[in-house]
Amino acid sequence: MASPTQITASTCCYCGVGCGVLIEHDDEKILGVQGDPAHPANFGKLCSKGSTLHLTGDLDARALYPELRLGKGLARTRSDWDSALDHAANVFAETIREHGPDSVAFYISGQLLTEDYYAFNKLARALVGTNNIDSNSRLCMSSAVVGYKRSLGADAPPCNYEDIEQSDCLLIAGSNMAYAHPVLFRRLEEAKAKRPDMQIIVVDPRRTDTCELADLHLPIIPGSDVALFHGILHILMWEGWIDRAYIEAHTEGFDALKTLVRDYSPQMVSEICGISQDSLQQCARMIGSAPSFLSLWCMGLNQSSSGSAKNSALINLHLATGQIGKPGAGPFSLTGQPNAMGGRETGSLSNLLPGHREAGSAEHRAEVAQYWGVDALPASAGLSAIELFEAVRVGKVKALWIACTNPAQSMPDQNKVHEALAACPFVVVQEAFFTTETCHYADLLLPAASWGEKEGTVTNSERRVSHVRSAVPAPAEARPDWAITTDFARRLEKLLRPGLPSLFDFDHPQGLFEEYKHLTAQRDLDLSGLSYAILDNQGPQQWPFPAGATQGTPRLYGDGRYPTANGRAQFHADSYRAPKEKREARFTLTLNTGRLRDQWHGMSRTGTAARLFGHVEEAVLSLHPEEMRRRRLQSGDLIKVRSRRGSLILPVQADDSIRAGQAYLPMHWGNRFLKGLGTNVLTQPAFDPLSKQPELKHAGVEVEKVELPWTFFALAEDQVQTRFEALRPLFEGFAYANLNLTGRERPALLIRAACAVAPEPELLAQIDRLLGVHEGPVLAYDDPRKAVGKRVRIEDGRITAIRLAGETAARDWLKSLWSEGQADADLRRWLLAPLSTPPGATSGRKASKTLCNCLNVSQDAVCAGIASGLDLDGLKQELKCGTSCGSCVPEIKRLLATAPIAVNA
Ligand SMILES: Nc1nc2c(c(=O)[nH]1)N[C@H]1C(S)=C(S)[C@@H](COP(=O)(O)OP(=O)(O)OC[C@H]3O[C@@H](n4cnc5c(=O)[nH]c(N)nc54)[C@H](O)[C@@H]3O)O[C@H]1N2
Ligand SMILES: Nc1nc2c(c(=O)[nH]1)N[C@H]1C(S)=C(S)[C@@H](COP(=O)(O)OP(=O)(O)OC[C@H]3O[C@@H](n4cnc5c(=O)[nH]c(N)nc54)[C@H](O)[C@@H]3O)O[C@H]1N2
Ligand code: SF4
Ligand SMILES: [Mo]
Repeated sequence: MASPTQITASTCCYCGVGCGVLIEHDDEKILGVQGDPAHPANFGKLCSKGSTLHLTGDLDARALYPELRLGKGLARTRSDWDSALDHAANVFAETIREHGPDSVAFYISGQLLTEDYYAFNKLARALVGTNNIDSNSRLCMSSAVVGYKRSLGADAPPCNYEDIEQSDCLLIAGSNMAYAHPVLFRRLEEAKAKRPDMQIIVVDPRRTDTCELADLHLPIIPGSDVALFHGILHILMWEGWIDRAYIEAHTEGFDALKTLVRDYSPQMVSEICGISQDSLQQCARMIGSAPSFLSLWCMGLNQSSSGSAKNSALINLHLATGQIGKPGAGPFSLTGQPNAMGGRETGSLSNLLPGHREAGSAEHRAEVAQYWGVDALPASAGLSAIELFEAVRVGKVKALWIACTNPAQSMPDQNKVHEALAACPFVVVQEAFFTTETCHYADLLLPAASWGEKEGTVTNSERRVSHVRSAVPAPAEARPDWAITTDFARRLEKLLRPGLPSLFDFDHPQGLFEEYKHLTAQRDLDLSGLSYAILDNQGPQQWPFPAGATQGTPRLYGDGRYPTANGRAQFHADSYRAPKEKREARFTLTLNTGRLRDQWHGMSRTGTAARLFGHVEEAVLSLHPEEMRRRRLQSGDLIKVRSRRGSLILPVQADDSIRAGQAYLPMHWGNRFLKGLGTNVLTQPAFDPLSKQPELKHAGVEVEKVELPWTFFALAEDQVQTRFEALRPLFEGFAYANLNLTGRERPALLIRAACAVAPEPELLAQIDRLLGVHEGPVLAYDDPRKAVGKRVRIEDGRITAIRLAGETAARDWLKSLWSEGQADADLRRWLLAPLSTPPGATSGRKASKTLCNCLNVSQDAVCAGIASGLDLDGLKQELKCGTSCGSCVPEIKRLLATAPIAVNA
């Protein structure tokens, strides 16, 4: 029998803030989650994603058993761990024997734990003998890695979270912290409320929620950051706001940079960046006159064909002003994934080795080979993510192991990625959810334990290592990643190095951590003094934490000495280069992509919690109102957006938070939720020459209206995951189809679709059966001549399913009746009449989005409150919105800042 509620302290599995969570469970099931008051990243706070973790992970979506496909074209069938891993070991060994070690590859993830990472690295480099091991961090942090290494000598963010709170001037560039690092943003909000003098500058082409805290927002032309940073330095030099003594004592290369930035006059920079000279001057003055200056950045800088140059140009500003190594100062790259840092530490990019070493260095290879007790590590360069999938596509890589990432959704140029996965002779996918786009291509699917079910360590953005603890056992036959990897490795080594002692003799993640940590000794990240016991007794710790240390290191470079050959930091003088895809007649818009507040990447986990769709319900492309007018588009119209690589059909909306010439699409919708391979069918694989990070934020696109007169709408409660899986393939023939979840207490599947002509009646009948509107308590009106039909299932006086075909004018009205639990006489009258337009004055009015997900407060309710004269505190008191996680507060502030909105407009 399950025991009463237990509490296990662990961490949130989403972003790089690395919040501590207290998991409530009964040893079998996770029942709830709270912020851990003792964790130094969040002190008890959680955001809208962290606080709903217990509502995610529907077992109907989890991978539960190993599944094997015995031949291309066949379906996968259930297997067992022994047969599955033996089979994988045989295929890998044969491929390596026949085609060499570089014919296999591993593609892993910043969401793995440090121990998982370490196991994979040892497997690839020591046992297989290939450097073909790369991770999704290539799409995420690799430009920051290059920036830190070449400017400061080591891949180490020098600051900590308290520095953010203490700083006098913050530059937030290409980071939408309000959505992507919410708890850190809460800490910043509180700090600014206490010290309103603190100056905040946001550099982002869009006016994001993060801008709610900004004293100055610079909506630069996408990709122009290098010019901006050089322009700021130009003014700092001109005004004498640089620290010559610091430059003299601790840096190198300033003269070349000085020569370069002389050309970046305020006039030229204001033209390149599309901002006024005044705001540029103001920005430089804020930085130059601040007692302490700190910068935060994320994907707006990294995901760029000049990502390394952007990183170094920003670090230049800190070196030139001596704003590093002291409280409230320094260049602070925010990491995206919970353990992106751990990946960098353990060497999980093809060009790295464990302990911040280089795969290209013979000396580093020899050190690691000796520690592992193997003759040598491979010298040939490994493939980075984009190169790797291209090598798969052209048949050079013949066996691919993918763990904890969903490249068939998240990589750019999806047509090529899907081609590669379809062509690859053997694809292994180690996944927690079987529903992902990549699982579709798995010849072997290995079910992985996930959040709350596995143990190990992670490092957050401020170099802080936390002990991740498991609360409950993994469901069915799912196993922790380290265990899957080492079990496979032991089988493979029997084939590749028979008779030799095992390199993978681990029966607990702690053994992996203990072995790994010594590889960091005497290196910049030295964490050889850490252990699970220290983390348990003293709490999470920041590296370096060398042997014998009693506490971690909150800040680096206080003495001005850098881990470079001569101890000096290095200025870099890279010229500004425009993004790869220039605007031209066929593609007049630049497509920007990024995150939503309540969704996580490909939505395998967040997409199982219906309420997380309350804030944004469907995939929509945003365009500036002027671009809408130019194309005669109305919000809600279906459009085709196309780039040089592919196209997508979805609705459009007017959005004045972006500028004319730009378009914005969230990154989250892939082929599972949205027909047509998702957002990344449009994005480009062009990458930065040093970091090889692709330019995911600036694709040239064009938009045109499409006429798809036959529309479809459906909503169905119960068994949403099972219905989703069964229904999704039936929409392949539709030009547009978007499947999402909706609701709160009663989650439902929500489908919108459209095509040029009505589909075959048999297809519609099949869809009806899966929606449960084919029989039973269903009211139906069909007009076969017009191919129009409406069906509503009513149980216990409540709507439980809706299906409109051919024409969907009543969809918003019906959906609101459903959500209010009504099925009144109006509904019955409407159902039995040929008319499709809904009755009543409120007809067709779309329910407004849920602003506050914790307390379920809609935007309409907030607007009504504002119209009745409430301010932020009043709204919090009356409606309770923004009083729990606080993620909605920036948006409420924005509504308050605009003129009162009439509620029943
Ligand atoms: N809710 C949520 N949070 C997350 C994640 C998630 O999926 N959902 N993912 C996590 C991960 S892995 C990551 S990497 C982080 C990402 O965190 P962020 O980087 O903060 O998020 P993005 O929305 O990808 O992009 C940030 C901003 O860059 C801007 N931008 C685009 N082009 C440019 C440019 O040329 N210059 C400048 N200065 N800005 C530009 C975009 O308009 C966008 O607002 O979020 C983490 N946190
Ligand atoms: N257009 C566009 N594309 C982007 C970006 C963008 O801004 N714009 N951002 C890029 C960035 S920064 C990133 S980080 C990537 C993220 O891209 P992905 O790595 O593809 O994102 P996720 O959907 O988080 O994939 C993680 C997978 O691991 C699975 N999983 C969860 N827990 C576990 C576990 O414990 N073990 C195992 N084995 N599996 C588990 C999840 O179900 C999920 O499918 O996307 C990139 N792609
Ligand atoms: S800020 Fe939110 S998503 Fe990030 S770690 Fe904390 S609770 Fe998780
Ligand atoms: Mo990321």
